[in-house]
Amino acid sequence: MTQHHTYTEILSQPEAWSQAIQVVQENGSAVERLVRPPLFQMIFTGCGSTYYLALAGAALYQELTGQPARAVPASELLLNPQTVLASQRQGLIAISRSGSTTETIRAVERFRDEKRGPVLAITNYGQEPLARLADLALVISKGQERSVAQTRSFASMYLAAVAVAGVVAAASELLRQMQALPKVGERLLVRYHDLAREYGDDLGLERIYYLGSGMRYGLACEAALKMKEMSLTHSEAFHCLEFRHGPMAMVNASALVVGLLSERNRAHEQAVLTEMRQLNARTLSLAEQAADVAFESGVVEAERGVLYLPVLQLMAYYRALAKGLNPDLPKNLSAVVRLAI
Ligand code: F1P
Repeated sequence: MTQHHTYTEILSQPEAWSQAIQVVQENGSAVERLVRPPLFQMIFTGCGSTYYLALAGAALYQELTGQPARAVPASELLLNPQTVLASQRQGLIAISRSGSTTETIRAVERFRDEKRGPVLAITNYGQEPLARLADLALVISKGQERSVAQTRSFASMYLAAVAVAGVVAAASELLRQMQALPKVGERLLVRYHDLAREYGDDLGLERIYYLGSGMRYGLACEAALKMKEMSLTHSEAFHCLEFRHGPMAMVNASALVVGLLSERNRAHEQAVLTEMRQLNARTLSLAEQAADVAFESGVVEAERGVLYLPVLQLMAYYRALAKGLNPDLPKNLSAVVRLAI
């Protein structure tokens, strides 16, 4: 039963993580050169999963470098550029597993034609248009996938974005620490495999909410998208404390609330989960320590975000199986959206 590409890709991802860190290290000076002339802002862009990666990446970039960064879907950069672009020089980090999603390609072409600033690509396929269009392409080939929903690809490109932020912040100690992540990832995939299956198998749960703040919000969005794509389950992401401002009206015994908890704001975030349990929700917490899924990585908070992903990806995979669905081929979806625009 475990022959699906999705399953193999989730379990083999630590190898792609290692390659991502290595690729950024090898291109460290080129990355530095690219962003050295002052930039008003760094824009992160992508579509679907890679837009969520952009959200997480931009938040972390600003946190680590102190330079302004924002994320926009590539379609917005293309169709509503006046809401994104400034008269000053901006940088663009364009992220795409396939390297050929139409909106991302068109947005990058336009950014380049208008000479807005440097373009850095993060992708898994170096032969596709995105890598050719960029001033510098970071290609993580081991993140390539056969399934539609991104798992290993997302995690590998996310780690590359984290490492890029580390390079720009000149934080060599952070980059050194990241080397520990693949081993921790392997351990989590073993230690929490049964837990992921147990939650995935629970079809008494009808709705799933993913809470994450700061750089974790984009990761919460991605975890929710995995659940939607693979298992056709209603799932949504919120900033942790936002959940009290309306969405919690939906909470009852058939809701699962997943907390991607931080260290800095743990008490505030944990309180939301505790309250949701009092409203009969089931909860699942992920954090460095003392959580249902405890990373125990020893890696600093800013660098270890990738550790939230594997168990949540597995949970979506097992829920797809429990519902009799093929996780490799989500309904209505294809791996790449190509448009005639
Ligand atoms: C982006 C993407 C995927 C999504 C879907 C369509 O692709 O939105 O995240 O799962 O299958 O494409 P890419 O630009 O990262 O290749």
